[in-house]
Amino acid sequence: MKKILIANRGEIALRVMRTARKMGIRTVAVYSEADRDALHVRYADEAVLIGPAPSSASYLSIDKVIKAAKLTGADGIHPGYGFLSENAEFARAVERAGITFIGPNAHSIELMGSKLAAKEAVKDYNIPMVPGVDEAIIDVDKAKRIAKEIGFPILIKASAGGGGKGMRIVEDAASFEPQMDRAVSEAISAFGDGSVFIEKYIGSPRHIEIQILADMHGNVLYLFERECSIQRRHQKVVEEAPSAIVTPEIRKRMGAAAVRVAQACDYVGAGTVEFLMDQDKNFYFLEMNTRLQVEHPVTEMITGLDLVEQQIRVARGEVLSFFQEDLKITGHALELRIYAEDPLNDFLPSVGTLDTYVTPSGEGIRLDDSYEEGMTIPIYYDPMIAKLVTYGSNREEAIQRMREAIDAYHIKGAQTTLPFGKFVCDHEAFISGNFDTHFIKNYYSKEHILEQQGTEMAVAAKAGLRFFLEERDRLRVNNRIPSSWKNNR
Ligand code: MV4
Repeated sequence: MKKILIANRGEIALRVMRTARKMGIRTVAVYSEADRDALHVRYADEAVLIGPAPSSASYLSIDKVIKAAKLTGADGIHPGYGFLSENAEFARAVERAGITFIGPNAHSIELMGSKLAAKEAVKDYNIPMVPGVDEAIIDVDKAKRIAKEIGFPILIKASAGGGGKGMRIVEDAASFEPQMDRAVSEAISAFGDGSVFIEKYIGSPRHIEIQILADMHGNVLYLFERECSIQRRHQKVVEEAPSAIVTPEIRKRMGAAAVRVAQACDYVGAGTVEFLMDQDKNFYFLEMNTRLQVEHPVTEMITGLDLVEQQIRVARGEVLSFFQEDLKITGHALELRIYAEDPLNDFLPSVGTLDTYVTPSGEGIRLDDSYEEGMTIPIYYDPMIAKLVTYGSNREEAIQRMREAIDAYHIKGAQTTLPFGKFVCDHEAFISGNFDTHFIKNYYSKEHILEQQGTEMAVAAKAGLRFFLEERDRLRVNNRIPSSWKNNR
C-alpha cells in the first residue's frame, strides 16, 4: 500500500493520515465544499473535492469517493468511523475497484449490521446473551408468552437498529402490543426493516466493550476493554480503559468471548464487541461494531499499540506480529469528547467560530482534534471538536490530569462539553467507579455547571480584587515619585 485515501473528515481523517505518514504511505483527502479550509485537506498530500456540504452528496457518496481514489491512484481506502465505515456495499465497491478496503470484509459488516443475524451467527460459539428470543417476532401471542416467561420489564429492539434507535421498554403484558406496534413502525421508518425481537431488560447496566484485532491468517486477539457507560442519548461522552470494575478474571472471559464473536463472522481488522454488564457483573453480548471506534485512543494509551497501523498491516495481509501473552495493560486512560454542544441548554448544538482556541498539552495528555483558532464549526456534520485523552499510571492520576487539561483548554465562540467533563471528573460516583449508563440522567443537571462556574467566577473576582489592590498600592508608590522625574520618559 503506497497511497491511502481517507474517506472521512475531521479529527479521525487527521489521525489516520498521521499514522499513514509515519508508515511512509502517501495520503489523499476527500472534502466537501464546506471543508475547503479544513485541516485534513491541508494535511494530506493530495485532496479531491467531492461535492457540496451535505454528507449525502459528498462523504456518503460511494461513487464520488471511489472516483477520487481512482483519479489519484490510491490503492487503499480507510473509512474512519461514521459515514461509509459500516456500509457493506461500500466495502464491496472498493474491492471491486481493485482497491484495498482498510476494514473487515463486506460479509462481516453485513452480518453484524443485523442484530438478529449477529445473534444467529454467534449461536454456536458459547457467547453469553441476554435472555430473550433470537428471531424476529411474527406471532405476537407467542412473543407475549415468552415475555411473561422471561419476566417484565422486557425490551423490544429493532434488528436493523443500533445506537438505541427503535428500542421500547415494556413494563407489563398489557402494554406489550401497543409498544410492539410502535417499535415496528419506528423500525420501518428508520431502517426500512420492521423486524423486532425481545430481550430481558437489564435495568442498570454498564456498557463495556472489548477491542479486538484479527488478521487474515486466523489470529484473533483482544486488546482489553473500554468502559463507555457515561452516555447521553446513546452518545458517549466519557470513556476509559481499563474499566474500574472489570477484574482480571472477568477481563479474560470477556476477551475470550469477544474473540469468539470475531471468529463467528470471520472478522479481519480492528473491531469492537459490545457487552452489557449487569449489577452482578454478568456480561451479555450486545452487538459488534465493525469499524475503528471514536474512543480507540484509550486502548492505544494502555496497550502502546497504534490501532490504525495495525489496521493497515492486517489489510496488507501481514500476520499480527504479537500474541495475546505479549499484550498487557499499562496505566489508565480517559477520553472526554468535546462537543460543540451547550450543557446548559440540553446539550443542543452550539456551533460557531472558535474565537479563542487554546489547547492543553504536556505529559499524559493526547488531543485528537481538527481545529485551529478562528475556524468555524460547520453545521453539516457531527459537532465534535476534539477528543481530550489523558493518561496516568493509575485511574486517579488520569482523572486528575483530565481536570487539569480541562482547565487549560480555552474555547470561546461555541459552548462545549468541557464543563460537563469537569462535572464528571469531580463526581463521587465517577471517582468511586460506582456508576452505570444512567449516570447523566441520575446525577446531571445544569445547576451543577452553573454552581461550578459561579465558584470559578468568585475565585476570579477575588483574584481580580487582590490584583487591583496590589496595583493600586504600587501606583500610589509611583505617585510619590517627583513629577519632574515621572514625566521625563
Ligand atoms: C439493552 C439495555 C438493557 N437491556 N438491552 C442501547 C443501545 C443498544 N446498543 C443497546 N442498548 C441497550 N440495550 C437490554 N436487554 C439497555 C441499553 C441501553 C444502553 C446500553 C449501553 C449504553 C447506554 C445505554 C443507554 C440506554 C439503554
